[in-house]
Amino acid sequence: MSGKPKLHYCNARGRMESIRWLLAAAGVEFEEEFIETKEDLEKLRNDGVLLFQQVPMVEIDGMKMVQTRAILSYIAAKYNLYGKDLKERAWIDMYVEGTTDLMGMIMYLPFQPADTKEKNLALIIERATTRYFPVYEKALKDHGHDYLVGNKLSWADIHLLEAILMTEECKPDILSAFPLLQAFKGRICNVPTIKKFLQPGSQRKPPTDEKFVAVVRKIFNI
Ligand code: IBG
Repeated sequence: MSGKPKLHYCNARGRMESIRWLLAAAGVEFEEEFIETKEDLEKLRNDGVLLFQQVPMVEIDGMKMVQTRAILSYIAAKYNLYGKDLKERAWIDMYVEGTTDLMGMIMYLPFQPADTKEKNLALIIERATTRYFPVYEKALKDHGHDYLVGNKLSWADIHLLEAILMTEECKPDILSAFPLLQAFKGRICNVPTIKKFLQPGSQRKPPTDEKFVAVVRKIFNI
């Protein structure tokens, strides 16, 4: 058995994408086993490897981890991306939960009916620009550092960059009123491991399209 973490999920972003981002940013190579049919998911369930019968599931360090947040926290702590003390960790958690809420809105967008999609897209843009981005812009302004927490790259920065790129897919000029976030984006995109993950051919997944929504609906009955 190789020492690489093995990720079990669909060949899509969904709830696994932030895990891919964090591993890639930490410079950790990983393998992926894609769930392509309902039967693939049933097999994992019948094998008894899904604690709550759900994915994402990540095989790492002899564990079969489930629950996205638990997996992410483990990786962040293991690879020194989770602050130097409890207070830094608390800030990282707050920032990460904020970006998770924003990304959650975007993640469910392709699954919504056409008539509510437009309204929700407008809500995402409003929330990004009036609730979430101002917080990160102010944090960077107030402490004047390159990174959100502790003057050092953390899970909070990696998660925020993922959220920024996702919101830019909704509205390309969404950062126009946020100069420090624009500079932040440029800096974090240039972290060598992240730069590599952003290159074509990496394990980063494309935006969820209609074809994929149909596959996911079938596998997960949603
Ligand atoms: N709290 C869990 C976590 O955070 O990991 C929730 C996991 C979860 O809901 N997993 C879904 C699942 O296994 C797949 S993600 N469902 C089967 C079941 O029986 O609950 C599905 C999803 C995609 C894209 I793909 C967007 C939103 C959801």
